[in-house]
Amino acid sequence: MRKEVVLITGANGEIGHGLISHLAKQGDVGIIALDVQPADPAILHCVDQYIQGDILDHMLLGRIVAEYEIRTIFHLASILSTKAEHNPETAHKVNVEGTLNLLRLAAEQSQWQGRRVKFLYPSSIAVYGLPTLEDKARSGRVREDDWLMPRTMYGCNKLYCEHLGRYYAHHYRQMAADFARQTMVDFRVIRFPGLISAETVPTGGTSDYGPEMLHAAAKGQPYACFVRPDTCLPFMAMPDAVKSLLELEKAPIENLTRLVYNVGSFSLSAQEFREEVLRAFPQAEITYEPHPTRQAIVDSWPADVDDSQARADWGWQPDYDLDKAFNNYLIPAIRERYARPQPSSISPC
Ligand code: AKB
Repeated sequence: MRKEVVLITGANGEIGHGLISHLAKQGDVGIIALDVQPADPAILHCVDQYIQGDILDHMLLGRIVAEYEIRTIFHLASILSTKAEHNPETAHKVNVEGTLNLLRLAAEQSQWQGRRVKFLYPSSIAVYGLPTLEDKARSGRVREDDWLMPRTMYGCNKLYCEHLGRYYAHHYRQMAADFARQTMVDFRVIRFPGLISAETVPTGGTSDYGPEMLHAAAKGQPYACFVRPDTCLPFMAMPDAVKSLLELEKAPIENLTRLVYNVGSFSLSAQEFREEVLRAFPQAEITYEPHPTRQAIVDSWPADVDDSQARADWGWQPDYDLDKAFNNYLIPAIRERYARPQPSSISPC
């Protein structure tokens, strides 16, 4: 009997850390973690196997299919928006070809197992592209089907992969004689806002100014924010991001009226973010040095998202509003993190 597992790509990244620690605590399924980077020791002891490898490596993925019975794939690996602009073609390769490889793996597993393998795909507010600041101010909470005109390679990749997933969920091999809906991939997408973790600092994103500001203040380092004070984005505390993935994974398929869901929790300007940080760290030195390109990217992302579909279909409800995110999670956890003699990325599982 092959062991039933969940496969997590990009396991060493920000969401991966939180997700692995939760799944390990639940303890009902094996965890196979895959990442190009060597394992953070803090997650190593929470997983059944840590594979250091590339999602573009077909042989490696083939070996995983042969060895394990995969219940769910959490495909977290991707190159984020700012980093992707430095080498758009490489980003396309990793973000699109990598996702295609995992979708194919999920399709093969679904057929072997005779049941739909779940594929949880974190997409992003980067799929939206509001042409002007007036449009951004006027449109408020953006719905899933509006303003889908991304201006970054990352946003284009995410939007296209949402479509690829829909294809694998409904139409893959539609000409085949044995075409069968009950063994298609069960593809589910969450479009995340900017995520903020107390444990890890993001790299390569454009919503990073929020978490960077907070972590710099906690470390007593000065920080120059790369967007204007009035710049507004939706954000979410990492525990809510993990919770949303786990809840969408559990949701009965018959309750889902769509494949792609916005999730929101709070929205604030860079200035409001700075004020929250200063309340906790009054000595923090936070200035503004807007970077024109990163500013333009963030200006094209919505100020807030409409997540009423997620609330209606699978009961989405964040635990952390703005006040709770800062006062009950981020500030205490971040103080604790930087007070540790040897910071470890996550609490023990
Ligand atoms: C990024 O800034 O690229 C990400 C995102 C909003 O998806 N954090």
